[in-house]
Amino acid sequence: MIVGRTTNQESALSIDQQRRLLRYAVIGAGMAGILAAIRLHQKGEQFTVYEKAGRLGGTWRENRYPGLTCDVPAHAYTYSFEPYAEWRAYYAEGAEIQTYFERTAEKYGVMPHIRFNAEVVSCVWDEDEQVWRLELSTGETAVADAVIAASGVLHHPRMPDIEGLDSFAGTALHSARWRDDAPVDGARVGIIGNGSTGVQIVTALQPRAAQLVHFQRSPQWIMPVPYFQYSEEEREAFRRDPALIDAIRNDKEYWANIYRFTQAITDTQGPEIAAIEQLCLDNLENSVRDPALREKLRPNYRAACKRLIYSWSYYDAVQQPNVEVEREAIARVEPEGVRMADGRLHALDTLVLATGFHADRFIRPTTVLGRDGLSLDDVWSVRPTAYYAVAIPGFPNFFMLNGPTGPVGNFSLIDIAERQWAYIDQLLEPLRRGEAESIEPSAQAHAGYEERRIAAAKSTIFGSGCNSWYLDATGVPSSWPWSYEAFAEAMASPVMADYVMDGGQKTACAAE
Ligand code: NA7
Repeated sequence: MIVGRTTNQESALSIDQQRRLLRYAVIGAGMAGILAAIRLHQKGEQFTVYEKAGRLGGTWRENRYPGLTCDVPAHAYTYSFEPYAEWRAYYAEGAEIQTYFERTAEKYGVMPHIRFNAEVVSCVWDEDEQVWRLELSTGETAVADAVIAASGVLHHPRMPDIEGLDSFAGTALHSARWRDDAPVDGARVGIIGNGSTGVQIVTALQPRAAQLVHFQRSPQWIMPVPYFQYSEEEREAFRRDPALIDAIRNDKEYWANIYRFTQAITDTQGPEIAAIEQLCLDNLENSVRDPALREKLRPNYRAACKRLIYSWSYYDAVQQPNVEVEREAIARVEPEGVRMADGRLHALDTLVLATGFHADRFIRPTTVLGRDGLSLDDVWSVRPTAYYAVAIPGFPNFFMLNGPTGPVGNFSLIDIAERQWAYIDQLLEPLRRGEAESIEPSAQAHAGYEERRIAAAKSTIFGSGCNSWYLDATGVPSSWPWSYEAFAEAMASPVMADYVMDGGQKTACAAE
């Protein structure tokens, strides 16, 4: 659909009227999908957000476990254009983040554009019409010139492969499928998993449970971080003068923990990783009194292999008399509880599986078929990948927010998504100008990116022999291996020469 094409006689028409109005399908109404919706709405574009659930919020809607907290400081985990005076503490809780996204979506007028309870089952590129054809779980179909896949990363719960799990007579549940009827108060609770989630749940449930066992396959690096509540007076001051929030957000110190973790990942010989390890070890020494417990909690691999745990209260929690840290291997789950390899049984009422997510799924299980029926599942059979984490050869006008190979570490994914949107927005310009109907990265450019990325990853911390969800089944990190600054620079202006338009009939650089 081309609208407002001008002739010489029509030269008085405004530039806007000469532009081609694209139709966009945004998949997912989480943080990134709402961002895309706001940006498209501000530009007056035609778009629909398809959301499989009945409510927006993505990970913050799905996760409701006790203690749910974002490990990025609250004022850094906000859209750059929408500072928020209401954060109650240095780190925000899940429920208030959910409220933030709901308020923001309302405020920016994107709610009417969201189709709830409409899962996108398939996206198929129609070469004749140069459009994406979508099938929805409702049985309806839709057409879009461009697809923005903002379907999230950590949303397919990983159930542990532990014998007898189904035989448990009590309540067993994954952390991302929390149920309020799970016995907790005065109950015997076991938590398997020692990532950010497990640590947060242990800390929150310790005062409530009669007994609590934390099953740790691997000990964690626990970073002591500041934590305080914002008073009502402070929040009132933020409401009256948003410049006070900007001052926090622009404060280098505020971002320091985020940056230093990235440096630790990418510069394994540098001072940051050594400083982080020392800080965490000092924290362990100074916080945990019992030497036997201290040894149980001591990590035996380099910091930054796994996402660093930011906690101000975990070590206090595990030293309470009702808590036991269990490092023995789990033999199996039995009806009464968890049987260890050495024969001991932990009798439990509730077993929480904080065992993480299948981090390699992205938009799947949605079927995505690009040019000539090219299947995304096939293209990703070894590992999910995207050119600069955003676009894929053979999948024209298909863009991802927080897609594979993007930065991980303890970044604010909001900041990452905003930068990715700025990049995608520039890629769309030749289409809006009517210079082409499709754009995608060239296979050659993408192959070069993957080669450089994988080579660079070998000299990051992940090359030191790590085990975490940042690595795929073949041991290749799925993340951005360069600095944050390099990412920001890459996103600021796409190298258009690496893109082809209309299936290679035009080079994108010719359209600049
Ligand atoms: P993570 O960080 O993937 O942590 C999962 C944890 O579960 C981790 O400690 C695993 O141990 C443990 N795990 C997984 N399977 C098992 C089995 N079979 N037995 C024992 N222990 C197991 O998930 P989270 O939900 O905590 O955090 C995900 C991200 O969400 C986090 O990085 C933040 O970005 C927010 P392992 O270390 O593999 O030995």
